[in-house]
Amino acid sequence: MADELPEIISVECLRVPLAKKTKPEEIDQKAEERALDRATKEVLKKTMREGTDTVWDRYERQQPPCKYCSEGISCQRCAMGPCRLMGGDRTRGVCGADADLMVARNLLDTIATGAASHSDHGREVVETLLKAARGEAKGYSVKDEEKMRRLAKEYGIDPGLSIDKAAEMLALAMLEEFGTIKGEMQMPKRAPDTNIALWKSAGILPRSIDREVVEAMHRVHMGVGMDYHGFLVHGVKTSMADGWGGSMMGTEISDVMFGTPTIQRSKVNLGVLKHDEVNISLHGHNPILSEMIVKVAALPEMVQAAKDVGANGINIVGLCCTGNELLMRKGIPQAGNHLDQELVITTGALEAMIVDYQCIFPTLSNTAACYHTKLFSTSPKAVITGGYYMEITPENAFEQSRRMVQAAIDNYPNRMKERVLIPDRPVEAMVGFSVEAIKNALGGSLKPLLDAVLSGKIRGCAGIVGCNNPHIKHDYGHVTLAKELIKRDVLCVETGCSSIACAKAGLLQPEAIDQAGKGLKEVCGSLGIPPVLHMGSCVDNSRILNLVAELARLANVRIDQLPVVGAAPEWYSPKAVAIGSYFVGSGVSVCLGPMPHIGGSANVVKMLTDDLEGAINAKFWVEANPKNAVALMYDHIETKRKALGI
Ligand code: MSK
Repeated sequence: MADELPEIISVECLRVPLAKKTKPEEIDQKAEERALDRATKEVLKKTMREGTDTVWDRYERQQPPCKYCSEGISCQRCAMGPCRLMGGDRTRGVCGADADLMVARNLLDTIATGAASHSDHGREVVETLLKAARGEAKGYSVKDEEKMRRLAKEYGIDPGLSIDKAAEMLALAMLEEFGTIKGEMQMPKRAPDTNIALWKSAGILPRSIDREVVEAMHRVHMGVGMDYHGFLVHGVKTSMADGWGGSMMGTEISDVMFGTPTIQRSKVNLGVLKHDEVNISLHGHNPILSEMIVKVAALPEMVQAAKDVGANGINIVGLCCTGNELLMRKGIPQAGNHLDQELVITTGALEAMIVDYQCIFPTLSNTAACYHTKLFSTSPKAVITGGYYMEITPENAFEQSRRMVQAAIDNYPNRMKERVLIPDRPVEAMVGFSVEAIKNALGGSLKPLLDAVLSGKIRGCAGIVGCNNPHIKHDYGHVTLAKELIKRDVLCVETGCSSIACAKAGLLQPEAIDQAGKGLKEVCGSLGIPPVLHMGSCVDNSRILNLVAELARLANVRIDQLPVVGAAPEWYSPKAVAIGSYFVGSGVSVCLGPMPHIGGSANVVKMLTDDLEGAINAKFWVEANPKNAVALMYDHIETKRKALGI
C-alpha cells in the first residue's frame, strides 16, 4: 500500500457552462474543426459529450481577443498605466512610450521568458550531474561516458581524470557559464569561425546565459532606452544564449546521464493507453523526473503490486517534451502533444499524471477532478493547486517516484470501466535521431547527407518545431507543412509537439517515403529511415543547431549559406519565440504560423521580416496558411542553392 499522500486542496471539476455546451448534433463537426488526428477526435467527442471543459472551449469563450494586446500595443509594466495605444490622441503611454518601443519591449520580455525557461531546465540537469558525480543523487549516473569525455575535452578538462571527477569538473564548468565573467561561452564555438565573426559584428554573440536574460529584464523596465532596434538585437542575443547555451547543456547532459538517443521504434497517439494496466502519463519537460519514474515502474515489486490490484502491469506514456525525451531514448510510447494533455485524462483510463514544468495547463487538476486521475506536481516552481505536491530533488527522486507510482497502482481499482474510452490503433513511429544516430545511420559522418544535398537529391532541410495552439486546427499546420515539403524533396527534422503531430500522421514511419519526392525517397529508402526525422524535445532544438553547424563546417560555408529553413506553424510558447529567434540568429530563416503580438509596430515588423536579413542573413516570415508557407520556405531553399552554385 502507498505511504500516506500529502493533503490536497480539493478543486472542482470544470464543466463547460451549460449555455455554451456543444449540442449533440454539433459534436462531430466541432471535432473535425478542432483536430486532425483520428484518436484525438474520438476522445474529444467523448469529452464534449461529457461536457468537460477543454482548452478549445476556453479559447472560444475568449473571443474576440483584445485588439491592443494582439498587436502588442498594451502595457502594464509600470503603475503609471496600464496603457493602450488607441490612435488619435492616444499614441503614447503615460511614460511616453510609442508603439515601436511598446512592441519591442513586450517581445524582448517574451524571448527572455522562453530563454530563461529552457536554461533553468538545462541548469537543473547539469546540477543533477554534479550531484550524481559526487555520489549525492541515488539512481543517477553517467550513462554515456564517451559523450561525457568528448564534452569534457571541449571544456579543456584533463582526460586522465576518473569518470566521476571528469563529470564533476564538466558540470562545474557548465554551471560557471550561466554567469561567467569571461564574456564568452564555449558551445557557440561549435559554429564555423565565420559565423562567430558575423555574430560578433552583429552584436548577438552571447556573453553568458544569466547575463543576457538579466539584461533583457533590465531593458524592459520603463525608461531604459527608446531605440526599438536595440531591444530586438538584444532579444536575438538572449535567445542565442539559450540555443547555444542553456538548451544545449540540457540536451548534452541529458544524453550523458540517460544515454544518447539511438534509432528505435515506438507507438504514438491516445491509443497507447491500456485497458488492463495501470496507466501513468508523464508530462512536462525535464527527464530528471521522468527517467526515474520509468526506472521505478519497472521494479519487479512495483509490477507485482500492480498485479495485486488486478492489473497486468504498469504502462508509462509520455506527453509533450518529457515524453519526447523518453521516446527518443527508451522508445516509451507517447500519448500525444500539447493539446492532447486534457484528453489523456478524459479517456477515463489514467490513474496518475505526474508533471514537472512548462506547457502544463493550470486547470489539469480540475480536469482530473472530473475523473479518477490523481495529479502530482513535483517542482517547487510549478505547484498545482488541487494536485498532490511531491517535490522531487536529485537526492529524493527515487523514493518520491516510488510513492507516486504506488499511489497510481492503488488508484487502479477506482477506474470506472463504463467511462473509459481508449481509441484503437496507435501509430508506429521510428524515433531517436540524435546527430550521433544520424551519423551512425550514414556510416559515421554527415558527408553522405551533404552529398545528397549537393547532388540535389535532397533540395535542403527544414526544421519544423514548436507547439500546438488552438488558433489553428490541432496538428494541421505541422502535418500539412511536412507533407508538402517532403513531396518537394526537403528532408524534415522535427522536435517537440511538431514531431508528435507528424508521428500521429504516420510520417515518422519509413513507409512514409512513398509520400516523398523521388530524390528524398531514394536517399531515405536506401537507409530505411523516414523522410521526417524525430530529433527530440524543445531543448533538443540545440541538436538541430549542432546538425547545421556540422554541415556548414563540412561544406566549408557559414550556417546562413546552407539551404536550410525553420518553421513553427502552430507555436504558442515564449520558448518557441526564443527558439525561432536563435534559429534566425544562427542564420536559419523561420516561418511562423500564428502572428506574434507585434502588429502594432510597422517598424518592428519590418526589422524582423526584412532588415534583419541585412545584418545576419536570416529573417522571419509569418504565414498562417501552411500551403503558402511551403512556397516561401521552398523558394528560400532554392535561393540558397543558387547562391552556392548547386
Ligand atoms: S512541449 S513548448 S507545447 S513544443 Fe515542449 Fe510542445 Fe511547445 Fe510545449
